[in-house]
Amino acid sequence: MDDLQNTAEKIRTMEIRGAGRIAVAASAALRDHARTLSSLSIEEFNRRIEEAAKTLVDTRPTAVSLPNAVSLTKRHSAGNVPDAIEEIVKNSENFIRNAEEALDKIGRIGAERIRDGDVIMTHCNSHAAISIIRTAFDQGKDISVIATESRPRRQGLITIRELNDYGIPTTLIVDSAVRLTMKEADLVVVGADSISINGALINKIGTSQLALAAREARRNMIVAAETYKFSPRTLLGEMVEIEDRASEEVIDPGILKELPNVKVKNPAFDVTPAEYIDLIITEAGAFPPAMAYTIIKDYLGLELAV
Ligand code: RUB
Repeated sequence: MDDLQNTAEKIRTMEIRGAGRIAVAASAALRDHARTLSSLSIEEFNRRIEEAAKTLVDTRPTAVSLPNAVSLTKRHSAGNVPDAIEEIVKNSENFIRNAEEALDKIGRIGAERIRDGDVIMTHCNSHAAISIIRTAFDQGKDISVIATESRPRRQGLITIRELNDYGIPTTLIVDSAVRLTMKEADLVVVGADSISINGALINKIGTSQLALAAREARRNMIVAAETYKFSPRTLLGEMVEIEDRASEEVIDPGILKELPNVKVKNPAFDVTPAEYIDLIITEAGAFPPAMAYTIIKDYLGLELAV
């Protein structure tokens, strides 16, 4: 298996996971792949880059960070292969540097919203959300976190380990304890796989129940999202596809075999409507969800939609 196929496989099997990390890994894989194609004609080079881009994008359907990263990396205007490789390498270096800087900026901007003494509920494992929590903690704020387990893949266990290592007091809850526990939280901070043109958030399954419970308890629902998590394609009316994953993640296949009348549904993400979101923290500032169009237009470029 070559390096590109290897990265694609790691994304497909979720060894590399989380919208930000998928995007960075795909951009790096495309950059390295481009370097291996130096002996080709420009036509063949372009064809192989398109093929590689498709291999990466087809690994997981929901996080728009993946096609955005691949599109921003692969575009070049060169008429020969060495120049095309140089452009692609530069694109990738820019993308990866910006992605890293974005996480720091989101941390700083988001931490402004966290007060001393706050209890923050989070879901799944989001580097952008954790950047906010960690920055607030580093500023000396006395905060603690309630982290959901995030069935079925239990990414919450990654979150509690990371928070523990930073020394942040953390309580783990099962997903079904979200509503009961919301009254103990002061606000919710989650990440994003995609944000659509109408400001809806697509994130790990169960995010929308945090949003519902937060609304009911009058707690703020804050989304931490780099601008490359906004979906230009939704501008053309395209819906964000919700990934359906294997039943094995939910129930032992042996048990399922004994239950001929039972099937399993395992959607990996859900949609939280814009009305349930108070603020989206990006590296460019804090925006209400109604500003999604402007973010796509000003920070991503409308040409990514086509
Ligand atoms: C991960 C998930 C995360 C977002 C944001 O889903 O839903 O909340 O991707 O993460 P999965 P980040 O584990 O299925 O990839 O802020 O790290 O990009």
